[in-house]
Amino acid sequence: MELIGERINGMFKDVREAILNRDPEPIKRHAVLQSQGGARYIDVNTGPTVSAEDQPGVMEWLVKLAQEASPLPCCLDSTNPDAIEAGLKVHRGKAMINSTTADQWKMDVYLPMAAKYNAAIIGLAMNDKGVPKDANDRLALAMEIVANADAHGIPMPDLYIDPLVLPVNVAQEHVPEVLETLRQVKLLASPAPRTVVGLSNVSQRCPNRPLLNRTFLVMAQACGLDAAIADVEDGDLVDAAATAHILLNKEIYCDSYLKTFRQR
Ligand code: THG
Repeated sequence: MELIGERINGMFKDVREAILNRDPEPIKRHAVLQSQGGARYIDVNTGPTVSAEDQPGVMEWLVKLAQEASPLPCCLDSTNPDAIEAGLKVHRGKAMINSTTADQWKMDVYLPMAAKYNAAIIGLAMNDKGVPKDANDRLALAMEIVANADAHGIPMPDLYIDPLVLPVNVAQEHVPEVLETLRQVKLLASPAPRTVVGLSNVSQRCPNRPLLNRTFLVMAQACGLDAAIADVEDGDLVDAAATAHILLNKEIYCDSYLKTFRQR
């Protein structure tokens, strides 16, 4: 189970203010906390308030800060290809691109970028028509991404299919469809692509957010989930992820498995 720390995102007020004031300290603090908390990647997103022309510069600044403060690679999260490439140019180690959709023009931009920089890439099971209702339609879009990634020479373990999690309070019927998609994505290719979700989406604008997040996480792990963009600063969430990882026999048991999970 690979956790991707969600916290360096301009969606959060403290990070938004740090970006506006070019204050490095909150960014570095979240990189350190997430690294110590058990993250394998640091998700980096400029957020909705940065103008399109400023996004590449802000992305570059965030990636440099995150990598000064922690040894982890980044998951470059933006809908702006120039911002993604600006981040890739200054990134050290193997980055992850977040993300392409199944739209042909986006795959034609992002898949060659992943190949050029030897980056992993997330493929969202959606297109310009939106997020499909059921698992079969999500899988059809995932298959488009698998075929295009393969044509660009991207190894399947570098492709992370994201079935797209929606908030349970407005899209409850999607939750089992996401779980079914996770199970069946593994049948699309051999070796199989990996899977990822944006975990906190499931609980947006709901009470009991941490409980919803960690319950859904272990359910998704049981369906074969490989990675999650999540609140790695929530120790109970990371404990649940580590425990499910052990119960699914993904790693050999030891009494100190909670500590071991964070130190991998
Ligand atoms: N898939 C992929 N990438 C993603 C997502 C996804 N990136 C962004 C997002 N979804 C995952 N990251 C977050 C980060 C924050 C929140 C949810 C998902 C969140 N934020 C608070 C809110 O909206 O209530 C922000 C407010 C605050 O607390 O300050 O919930 O699905 N590939």
